Amino acid sequence: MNQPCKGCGHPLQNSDPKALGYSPKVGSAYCQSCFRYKHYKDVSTIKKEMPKQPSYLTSGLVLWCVDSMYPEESFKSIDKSWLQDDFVMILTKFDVYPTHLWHARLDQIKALCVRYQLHPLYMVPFSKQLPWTKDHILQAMKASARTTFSCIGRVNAGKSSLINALINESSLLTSPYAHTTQAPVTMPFDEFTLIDYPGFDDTPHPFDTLEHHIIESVHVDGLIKPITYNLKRDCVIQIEDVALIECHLQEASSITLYMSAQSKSFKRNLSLLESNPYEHSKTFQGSCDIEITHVCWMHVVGTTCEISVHTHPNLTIKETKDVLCW
Ligand SMILES: Nc1nc2c(ncn2[C@@H]2O[C@H](COP(=O)(O)OP(=O)(O)O)[C@@H](O)[C@H]2O)c(=O)[nH]1
Ligand SMILES: [Mg+2]
Repeated sequence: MNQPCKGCGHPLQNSDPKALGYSPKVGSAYCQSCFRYKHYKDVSTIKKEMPKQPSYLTSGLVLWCVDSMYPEESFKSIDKSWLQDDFVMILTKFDVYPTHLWHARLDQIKALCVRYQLHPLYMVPFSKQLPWTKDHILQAMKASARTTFSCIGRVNAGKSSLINALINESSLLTSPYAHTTQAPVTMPFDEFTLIDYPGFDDTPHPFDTLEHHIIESVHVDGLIKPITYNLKRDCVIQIEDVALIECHLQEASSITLYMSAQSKSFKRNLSLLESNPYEHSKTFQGSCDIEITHVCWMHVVGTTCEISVHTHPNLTIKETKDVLCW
């Protein structure tokens, strides 16, 4: 059988340039499209199709990757039969929270375990940015006395990044684009075998439909940076090409945005706003915490204000109580 591409998992072949897994070079580790993304960040070659038959016939112990930024999405979409009897829950991307919030976030995720009646053998926070967190995963793997580990979770949860961190190489392709890993890829690692699976989803990931430049600007790849705007008169705050936050006030208020450090935002005079390209909007009154899922969280302070959030139709806007408990 042909070796799978280390990027997407499709069997490598050098006969049909139009078919998946094509590489002009015999013995290459990556297919042409994964190679182009890995070395030149050529996003046009990254596959965005959902794999036709994602296989979840997992072997060994399951490492279920739960994106700690949006854990409920993972709990809602997991099929309990994939978790087998025992599983380890890896809470990925923990670096996005300041350390003083780690306990609160862990408690929220423990509460989700109780609500969804899921009982992991171990629950381990992990971040590819904090190398010591992988030691805790290695300890859990050793303590489980298994040798094969299947890494599953929603698309973009950070499964391939986790395996790269464990093996200390950037072999597997990772990206902010959904469905980068299309078929299972097996990675030997010391006495262990790690298997990276394509992400499962029962709802489309918003990054399936957003344009590349928006994904590049809003995806979170490191610590989240808060930015506070003091609001003295009606104004609008623009976040990249992805959202407008229209603020109407009767008294001075403030809004703090928590978003990816590379995302840019700026305040504009409301009267200068010529057009609003976003049909999807929601209005909130007074102090509240709001989330544009996968883009940012906002903390609004001020009782006599009205905030209308306008964004892309595929992004969810909702009031949130449990993230911004800082
Ligand atoms: N901040 C942060 N971002 C991460 C972490 N792990 C993965 N990511 C980002 O999340 C996105 C998806 O990662 P990937 O490993 O491809 O996810 P997969 O689809 O589950 O395999 C990429 O943009 C990664 O850089 C992490 O520990 N911290
Ligand atoms: Mg992957």
